[in-house]
Amino acid sequence: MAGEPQSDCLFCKIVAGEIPATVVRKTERMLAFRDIAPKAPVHVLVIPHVHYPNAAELAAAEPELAGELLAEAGAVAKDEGLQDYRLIFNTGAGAGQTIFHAHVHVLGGKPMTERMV
Ligand code: DGP
Repeated sequence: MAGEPQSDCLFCKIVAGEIPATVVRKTERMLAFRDIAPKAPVHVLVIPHVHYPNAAELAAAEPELAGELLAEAGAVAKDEGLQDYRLIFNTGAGAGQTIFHAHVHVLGGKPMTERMV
């Protein structure tokens, strides 16, 4: 069922505390932890506790929770002392998504001026 924990999902296991992570923020519905392979001095992943395969599906099913994900990303940036930062939602394997549990990357702490769009 949509939103239910998936036994084969790495991020569901992190939410459940079955796999360790360096957690920077935890709320009733969100978890933020450092990326295992950081691409910037600050590289934090923000995820909802509930499982959706990507952020678009989360937003379609639970728009309020998707808004909370964005607000939480902003809170992480503030906590990390970032004024300028980049939020990335890789969606689909062809776009580089490797973990199919909705998440947003919060990247900063270095000039992030290279552009794709
Ligand atoms: P994406 O490629 O957008 O699906 O991002 C998934 C990210 O998850 C990727 O940057 C690496 C990170 N990652 C993968 N496995 C682990 C893990 O076990 N722990 C943590 N903290 N991050 C992980």
